[in-house]
Amino acid sequence: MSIFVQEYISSRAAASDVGELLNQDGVLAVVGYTGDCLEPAAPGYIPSGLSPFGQTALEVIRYPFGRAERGITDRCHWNVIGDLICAATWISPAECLDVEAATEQAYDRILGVAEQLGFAFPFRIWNLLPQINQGAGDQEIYKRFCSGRMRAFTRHGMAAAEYPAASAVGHHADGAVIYLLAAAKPSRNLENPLQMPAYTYPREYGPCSPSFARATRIELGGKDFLFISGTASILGHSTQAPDDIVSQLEVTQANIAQLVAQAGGSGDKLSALRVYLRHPEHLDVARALLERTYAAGHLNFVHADICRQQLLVEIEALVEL
Ligand code: 3EB
Repeated sequence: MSIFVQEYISSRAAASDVGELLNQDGVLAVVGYTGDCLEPAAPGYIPSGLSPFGQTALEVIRYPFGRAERGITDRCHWNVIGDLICAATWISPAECLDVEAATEQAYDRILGVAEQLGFAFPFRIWNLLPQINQGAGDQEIYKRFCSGRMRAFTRHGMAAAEYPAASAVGHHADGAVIYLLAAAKPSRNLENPLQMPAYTYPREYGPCSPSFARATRIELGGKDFLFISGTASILGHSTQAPDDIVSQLEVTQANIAQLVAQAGGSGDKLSALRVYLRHPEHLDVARALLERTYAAGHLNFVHADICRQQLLVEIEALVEL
């Protein structure tokens, strides 16, 4: 049995299912794909703002080492099982009007709370933002988000070599959520030789480079895992094949394969493949192409904007090594 699992669940009666899941041993948190991104009253459930193309309504993060302890501290919802925390904090629609300051404050909260609880080392972060491509030039939401994130990381003493794996995409809901997995000990970072490290991207991509690693490697429950960041059709720092979904999927898959190979992993151990597609009309071609390589049951297609306007797809994954 796998130790760490991100499992997709199809469901229409999401609300009662969530309560039942959160009462089970080994359920760390449940991520919702219901198109809303509002802070719930109780910890454990993380509505992401994302909406799926298929039947997936929930993603269960399982870590089978007992019952989760949960709480809310400084607007951060936290869930702990043993040596692993999953924490989430929401940014309200009103706060999103100043996304740079709101991101910095949200990161301050979530890094602070994780650290207070004994989990000073985030190794995987998801950033789900509204209207990610809105705003011209340096005013674009994504670029302002990057500035706020970097300021918080710097204040928390995080060096570039310690950045977590991440995804940063745009959903179509109001409000934002940042959620993370963190450990009590450092993970190991991987960069992809086919891609420039994102934290060294040149100035044309914004005043502050994106602060994330291409992948992080960490031991959980006695096994090694590789958490692969949202990966796109970028070589060096340049977007490849701006208008061509098939080429973008191929470049993205090659980037993922490179990371898996570097970690000594095997392609058939890939799971939790979340595929962010900008355009619904690309779903059929993306599914057909990706199912040639990846197991259909591990693929979850969601509708989202990617952080560069010319990117049509971004894919993240988990590998048990
Ligand atoms: C890229 O490779 C594509 O800002 O956290 C992918 C994953 C991307 C994470 C982030 C951005 C982020 O630059 C975009």
